[in-house]
Amino acid sequence: MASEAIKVGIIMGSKSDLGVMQDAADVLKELKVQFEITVVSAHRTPERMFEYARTASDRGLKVIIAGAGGAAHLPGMVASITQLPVIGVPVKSSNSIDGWDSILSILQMPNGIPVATVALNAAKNAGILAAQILGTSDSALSQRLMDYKEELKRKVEESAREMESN
Ligand code: RP5
Repeated sequence: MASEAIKVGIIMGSKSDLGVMQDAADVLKELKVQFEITVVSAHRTPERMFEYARTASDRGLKVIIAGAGGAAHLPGMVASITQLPVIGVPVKSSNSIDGWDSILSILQMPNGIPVATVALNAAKNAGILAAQILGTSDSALSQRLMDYKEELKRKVEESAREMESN
């Protein structure tokens, strides 16, 4: 059986972001969404960033998840080069003062070049959002997402019952 095409690209500004960004990879694996994952630095490898973003759509990617910390220009710059939706993950990195620098660098994009920014270190939500975008044209994936959320609901109800019975 031919393996399914890779639809999500996960990129991060540094290997040091992997501790956070792995959560996106893990949830995509759980939802059976094919992805690629690599390091692309806006500041240290600008040509690589440009090439990655320029070729992403032709390579079959449908969504890009980009994580960076501090002066976090990667998600916004990638969004300026590709028409694919870009989900930005602000990372609280070693060069981040308190996380706000990463958040605001990714969030405050000018009109016309949006980046869908998730919460600080929230790579898991970035993975889920990427799957939801793909799920709009993939009914099997959409069903897996509904099952995933049903399980979240079940766990909350279970903890409520446990707490109430003590
Ligand atoms: C950012 O600088 C990276 O995305 C990372 O969050 C941060 C620190 O990078 P390293 O100095 O650990 O490589 O560009």
